[in-house]
Amino acid sequence: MTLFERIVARELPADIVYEDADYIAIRDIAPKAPVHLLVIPKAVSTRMDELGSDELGCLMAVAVQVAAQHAQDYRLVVNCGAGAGQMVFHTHVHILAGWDGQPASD
Ligand code: DGP
Repeated sequence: MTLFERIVARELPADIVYEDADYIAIRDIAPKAPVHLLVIPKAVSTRMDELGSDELGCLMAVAVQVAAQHAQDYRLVVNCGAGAGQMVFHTHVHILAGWDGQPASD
C-alpha cells in the first residue's frame, strides 16, 4: 500500500483540504511554497502517464478547482518518475501558491 493510499484510508493522518468520491487533497508535509497542496486520485496508479485522457481531465479539473479555492495564481507540478523527482509512487498533482511577490525560480 502506498503512503497516499494509507492517507486515503485514514491509516495515516493528513491535513485534508478537499475530498470527494474519487479524489483527496492534502497539505504537503514539507511545503515548498506558502501554499503547497497535493491532489491525489483515490484509485491506485503509480504515475500520471498511466492515466487515460478522461482520468487526466478529471484530475486536472479537480486540481484547478482546489487551487482556485486557495489562491488566485498558482503553479501545478507533476513529477513523473524518479528521474523527475517523484518520491511517492502514487499519482498526484502538486499545487504551489501563496508567494508574496515573485515565485521562486526552478
Ligand atoms: P513527489 O516528489 O512528486 O513524489 O512528491 C511527494 C510529496 O509528498 C513531497 O512533496 C512530500 C510529500 N509527502 C511525503 N510524505 C508525506 C506525508 O506523510 N504526508 C504528507 N501530507 N505529505 C507527504
